[in-house]
Amino acid sequence: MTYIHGAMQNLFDTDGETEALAPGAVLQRGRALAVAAPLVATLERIAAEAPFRRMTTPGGFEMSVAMTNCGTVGWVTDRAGYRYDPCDPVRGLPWPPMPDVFATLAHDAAREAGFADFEPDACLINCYTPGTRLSLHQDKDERDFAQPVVSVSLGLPAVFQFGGNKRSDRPRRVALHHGDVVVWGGPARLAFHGVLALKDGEHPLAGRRRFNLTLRKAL
Ligand code: MD3
Ligand code: FE
Repeated sequence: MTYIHGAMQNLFDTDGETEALAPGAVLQRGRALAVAAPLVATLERIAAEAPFRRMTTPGGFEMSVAMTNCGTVGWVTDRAGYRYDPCDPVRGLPWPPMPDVFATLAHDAAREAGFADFEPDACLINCYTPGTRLSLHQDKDERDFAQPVVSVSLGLPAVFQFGGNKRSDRPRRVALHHGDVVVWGGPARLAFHGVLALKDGEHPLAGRRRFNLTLRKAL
């Protein structure tokens, strides 16, 4: 452990369930398992209202991952650029509200990783089907990089890759499984990261899909 956010870090480092992936990146294996069924049911309800859609990058490419959002603002991309928008452009309506089960999990996981008082106002929900991938990128559309991002993996497993703060830093690979939570803060907050093409499989709660929640404080 080379980067210490607070007293909790040391405590959770020794419990065998928490692993420092990199300075500032804390993997909490199985942290969301106790609420996985309500998380999946809730995200399905959100997607029934604000459907998953494949967005277009500013360069004109259709993303492989299908996305939707909940919260005060949602992350969107189109020919005009990347941004957080209070309005779902597909429906011309606000995004569904942030459910308590999302906000509470993110708040508690962030606290355990050393980030007090994390109150997410945006949750990007990614849906992967077999073959779906997410190329290396940074998350930098949020206002305050002192705020962490909390990611929650649900459904089929994926190989996640993350590097340093430069695209040229060679990425490391780590498998993320159903129920895993990662808190990305401090020096890891602007790390390049992505997801390799999803392998086919069947998951009891998610079928042939992987979901990823990323909870953010965008504003
Ligand atoms: C590192 N999602 O939505 S989660 C994304 O599995 C995104 O769907 C991936 O990258 C997914 O932007 C990866 C892990 C993750 C999420 C956010 C990060 C890693 C991060 C923000 C900063 C640094
Ligand atoms: Fe990302």
